[in-house]
Amino acid sequence: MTYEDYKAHIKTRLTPKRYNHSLAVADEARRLALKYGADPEQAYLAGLLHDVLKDTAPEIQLQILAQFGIMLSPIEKSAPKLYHAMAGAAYLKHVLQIADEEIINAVRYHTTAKKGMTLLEKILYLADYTSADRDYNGVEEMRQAVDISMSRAMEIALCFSITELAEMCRPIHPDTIDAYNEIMLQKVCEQK
Ligand code: DGI
Ligand code: FE
Ligand code: FE
Repeated sequence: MTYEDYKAHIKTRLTPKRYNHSLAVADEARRLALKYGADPEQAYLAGLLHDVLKDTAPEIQLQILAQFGIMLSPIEKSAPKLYHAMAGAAYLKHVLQIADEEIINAVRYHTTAKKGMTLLEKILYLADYTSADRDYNGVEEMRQAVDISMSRAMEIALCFSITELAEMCRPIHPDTIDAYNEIMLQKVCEQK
């Protein structure tokens, strides 16, 4: 399938707003890949497809997860916003027949992040925060950070995400906590 085929496919599954977000994340992921020495084509495709199931009903996402034998932890079950990353990754692999496991994993972890992320995984995670369509409070700080240092941008994004979830008294996925602790431990080591 070509990019145009993938675009046509996601267009049928997404609201116009989410479709534009996907194009913007794809552009931003390609830009970051060129800047940080990753594969721009791979990053573009990961960005294009990362939210493919975001506008699909949670019950259908759960069906897709069950169909491909993916078990959810209690925290994962409790947070429907986490479904689209896991179900989306399974959908890319089994329905769209994407063979590139690096793309599948980037999509799988684009919402929670995790410890030991690859360059592509970080690029997609950050592109989702800094794409041209984003306009939350603090987006300018994130855009500046991502152009200076990938690890600094990851730090800000994870602090932001964890703080926001805690303020809303939402459960925080252990992968998110692991990603946060990994970065903070590195910082403590650097300070010594
Ligand atoms: O799909 P997008 O809106 O582009 O962005 P995303 O995939 O990063 O999803 C963001 C949403 O996911 C946001 O509402 C917060 C939620 N989220 C992210 N990490 C966690 C989480 N929700 C819970 N409960 N736990 C997490 O660790
Ligand atoms: Fe998402
Ligand atoms: Fe997104």
